[in-house]
Amino acid sequence: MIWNKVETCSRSEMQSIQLGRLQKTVSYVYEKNPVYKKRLEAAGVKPSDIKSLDDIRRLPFTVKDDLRDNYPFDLFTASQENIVEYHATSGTTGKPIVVGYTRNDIEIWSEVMARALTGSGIGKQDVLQNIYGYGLFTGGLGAHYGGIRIGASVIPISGGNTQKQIMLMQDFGTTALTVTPSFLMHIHEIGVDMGVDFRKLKLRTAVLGAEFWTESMREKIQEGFGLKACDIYGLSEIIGPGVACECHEARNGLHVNEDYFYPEIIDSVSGEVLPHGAEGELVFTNIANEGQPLLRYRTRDITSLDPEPCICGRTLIRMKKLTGRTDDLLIIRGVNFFPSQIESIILKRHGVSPHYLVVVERKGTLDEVEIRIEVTEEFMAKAAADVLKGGEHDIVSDVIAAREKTQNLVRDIKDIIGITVKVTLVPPGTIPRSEGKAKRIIDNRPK
Ligand code: DLL
Repeated sequence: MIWNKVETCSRSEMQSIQLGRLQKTVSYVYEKNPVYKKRLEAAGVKPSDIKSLDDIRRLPFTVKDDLRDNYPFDLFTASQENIVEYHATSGTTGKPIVVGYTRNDIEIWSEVMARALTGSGIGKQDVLQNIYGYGLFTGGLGAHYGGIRIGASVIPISGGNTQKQIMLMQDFGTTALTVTPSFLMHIHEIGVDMGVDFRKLKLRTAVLGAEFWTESMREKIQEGFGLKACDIYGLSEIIGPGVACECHEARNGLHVNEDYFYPEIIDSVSGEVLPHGAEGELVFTNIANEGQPLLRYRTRDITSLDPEPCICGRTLIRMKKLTGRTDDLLIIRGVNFFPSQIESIILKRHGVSPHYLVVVERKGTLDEVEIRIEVTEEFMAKAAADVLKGGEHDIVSDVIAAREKTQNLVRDIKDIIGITVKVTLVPPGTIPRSEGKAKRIIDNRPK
C-alpha cells in the first residue's frame, strides 16, 4: 500500500516540486530570520540566485553548533504564537537542541509518518503499541501522529515498563510495534524469562529506528517475535521520525520523503557534493517546514543515495541503511571503525548475545579497546549446572569453550576490522539496558 501518490511521481515532477519549495523556503528564511539573512549575505547568495536545484550548493551548511549557538529560538522563523509544539534532543553535554513546529509542520510530520507506517505494512486494522518515548524526544509523538492519521488503534504506552509492555501485547492483541531495536530485544529477554512465547502472539510488524541496528539483529528480532521488521530513520532537527522509512516489500534502502526533506551526500572533509551511490555524510534541507527550516543541515550520518525506482512502486530516492555517524567513528591506532561493525561480527557467533559495550582507554600513548559481551543464558546455564554437578571434566570443557569464543571473536575482529582488541565475556544481564537508545561506547580517553 502507498499512502500518497506523490511517493510514485516521476523524477521530473519531484524535481519541480522540490525547486518550487526550495525557492520559497530560501526567501522565507531570508525575510523572517536575521541570523539566516546574515549567513546568506555572508555567503554572497540572495533568494533570487536559486534558479535550479543545483544552486542549493551555493547555500552555506548548517551544523549542530549553529543550533546550540542560537539556543533556544534564534533560528526559528515562526513567531511563538504560531508554534504549537516544542521538542528537544537530550544532548549528552550542554544545552539541548530545540525544535519548534507550527500547525502546518505537525501536518507534514503526520503525513510522512503515515507514509512510513503504511509503507511498513501497517493500516487501520492494526493495534499499534507505540513504545517510543513520549515527551521531548520526537519518537513517541511522531509515531503517534502517524498512527492516528492512518487509523490504527494506537496504544500510547511510551518506553519503559517492560512487563506491562508484554502484558498489553498479550491482552490488547497488539499487531504492530514502534520501538527502538535495543529495547525490543530487552523486552524479548524479559519475556522469555517469564515464559512468554512471543511467536504465539498476534505481532506482525515492527518499525524500528532511532539507533543503529544490523541485519543480523533484524533476523534475531524477526525470529524471536515472529514478525517483519522495517527500518525507520529521522532526526529531531529535520522533523523527527519519518524522514525516511523502508517499505515492507523490498526492505532495500529507506525511501526519503524528499518532497519535504531534500537530501544530499557530501564528502565530510571537503564539503563537496558526491554523486549518487557514493558513501558520505547525509545533508538535509527542509523545503516545507515553517517553524525552523534548516538549510543544508549536516546530520553526521553516513550513507549513500539511490534514485532507482523500487519494486514497491515508490520512486522516492532511497538512502542505504546507516553504517555509522561521523562522530561515532572510533579511530584506534589509525584504524577507523564504527561500533556497528563490531555488532555484525558478534551476532554471527553462537553463545554470545547482542548486548555489548565498547570501552576505549588510553594506556600511556596507546589506545586500547575492550569489548564486553554477554554470553547467552544457555551457555551460562550449562556452565552453572556443570559446576553444581562438580564434574571436573565438564567444567574444564566449559572454560575451554569460553576461551575459544573469546579467541574467535578477537580473531574475527582482527581479520575484519584490522585491530587487536581485548574481549571480555560477562554474565547475561550485566550490561546496562536502555529503555530508549542504547549506549554502546564508553570512551575514557582524555579529550
Ligand atoms: O532518533 C528520531 C527517531 C525516532 C527516528 C524514532 C526513528 C524512530 P534524534 O533523537 O534527534 O531523533 O536522533 C537522530 O539518531 O541522526 C541517527 O544518528 C540516529 N538514527 C535515527 N534513526 C536511525 C536509524 C530520532 N534507523 C539520530 N538507524 C540520527 C540508525 C538512526 N540510526
